[in-house]
Amino acid sequence: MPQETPRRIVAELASRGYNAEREAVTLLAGTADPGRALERALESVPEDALKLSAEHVRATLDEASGFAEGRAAAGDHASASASVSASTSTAASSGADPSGIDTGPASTSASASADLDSSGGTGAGAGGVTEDPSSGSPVEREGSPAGIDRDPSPAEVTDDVTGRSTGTGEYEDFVATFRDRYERLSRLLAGRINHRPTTAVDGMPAGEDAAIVGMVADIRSTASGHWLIELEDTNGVFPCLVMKDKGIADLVDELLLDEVIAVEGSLSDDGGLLFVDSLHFPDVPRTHRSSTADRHVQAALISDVHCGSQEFMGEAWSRFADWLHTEEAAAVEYLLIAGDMVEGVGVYPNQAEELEIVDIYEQYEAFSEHLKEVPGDLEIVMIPGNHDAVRLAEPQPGFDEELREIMSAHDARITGNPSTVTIEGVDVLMYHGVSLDEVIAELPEEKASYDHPHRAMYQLLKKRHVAPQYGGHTRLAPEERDYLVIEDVPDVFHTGHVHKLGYGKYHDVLTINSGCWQEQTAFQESVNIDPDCAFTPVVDLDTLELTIRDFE
Ligand code: D5M
Ligand code: FE
Ligand code: ZN
Repeated sequence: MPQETPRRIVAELASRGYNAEREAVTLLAGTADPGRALERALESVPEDALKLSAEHVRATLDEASGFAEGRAAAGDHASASASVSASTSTAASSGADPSGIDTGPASTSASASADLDSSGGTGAGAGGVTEDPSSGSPVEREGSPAGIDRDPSPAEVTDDVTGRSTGTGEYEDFVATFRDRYERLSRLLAGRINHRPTTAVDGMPAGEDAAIVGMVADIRSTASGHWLIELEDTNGVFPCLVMKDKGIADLVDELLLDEVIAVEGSLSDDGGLLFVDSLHFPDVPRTHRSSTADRHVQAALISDVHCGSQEFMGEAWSRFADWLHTEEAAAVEYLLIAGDMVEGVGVYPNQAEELEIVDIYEQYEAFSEHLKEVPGDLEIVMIPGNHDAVRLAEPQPGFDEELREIMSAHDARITGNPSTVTIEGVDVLMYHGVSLDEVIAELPEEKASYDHPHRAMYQLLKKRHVAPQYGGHTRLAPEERDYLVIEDVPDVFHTGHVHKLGYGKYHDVLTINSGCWQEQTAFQESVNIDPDCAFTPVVDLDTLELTIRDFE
């Protein structure tokens, strides 16, 4: 119904607070996929714009048309580059052309990715990763400011809920969140298979080949050891059977409830069941090549500072801050902090017994003092975590005015959890990581574990969602948009939360879980969590190589 389209575009824009020029609507309505075109236009619209202009839409359509063949491959990349501003590097906007990327074996070959896969603070780095244990030694303060002149560009933020939350907590809003999740993830899968809505599959003749894209509504093992997966789309639910002797039965182990997958197979004799032959995740295309900066500049990635806890490692923090003042750290222009700035209050039972500072605002004041130790010309980006004083349900908005005021000395960029932050043309997806506990609990040891937290992150990239399963540990807030969908493939994926260091490359995406600045707590001891403390992964933004520094 083509006449419907412009009206729907106008309604969609209005619901997101935008007016539009008539010609902008006509341009969007004339594309093959108006929904996608609209998303693309909105992703890059200037933050203060109230009206979507035809000129802007034209620019985003032009940008996208260079990658027309196959959304599943280069298309992801194209939309990532659409959000990059003019101030960032040319490597980022080269999209499908990997010219800006290190052509050395470290970041291109598959075997190097495997080498890179590592965790913990020990063992020699390989495949683009170097470790420098010597840097942990205390650094003299005097020699510090020695002519270091940093000039970071401001970090650009996309997909941040801050200031845009629509959630009223109503049930209907959850329906909207899940619909948005389904629509955006099914678009990623649609190009790869020839699927039909579940209602259409229902009416198909027995034995016919069929395919479905759906959200995992239920997973059960049958009496004979096969797997019954209920897949739900916007029309209904359809039962799909994975036989235990199929190679893909292994993939069932990786499934989480509420994630969106595609299956292909053939219908049973009565047409009421799909026998699954193949199963697909939205995934990161293997052809994906990450963007890099066009100058030598580095970012330090940390998380889980836990200021206010008796176990906060103030001395190690000072060694880190002092190091940032040295010539060796001259290229470090960005500091990204992925949540849990403070220990918080009332986060876990009996937590109060281990608090050094019991007032949450005083904890932020202490954190702010520690932040003042790092060089004033660093560009700092912070997202909240589950110990911070913002709503617990994800997506979490960035810190409110009162907390920003307390932490204002550094003029940090404060954004929501999760957010994509573009620095020097490199898209960094920052997410605190509460869902990692869930992925690790649900999946087999070899696919995700506390000792290899980055493997749990690979699963999130594969599912293209930072917190797929609803109703467990991870609390979700109902929003009209599912901010937790990983629509555009990031160049770097940064999480924390599990207090373990782990890193590796997944289809060219540099994946890092930073450790923490809090020594083992009594609770962690009781459940055998052995935290990786006071390490700092430092990323070369021009090559995406990684150096791990130890300040313990
Ligand atoms: O989380 C640090 C890690 O420890 C993370 O993997 C959760 C786990 N943790 C810590 N305390 C608890 C309690 N009380 N219950 C369950 N899991 C816990 P952080 O967010 O820093 O506390
Ligand atoms: Fe933490
Ligand atoms: Zn946490």
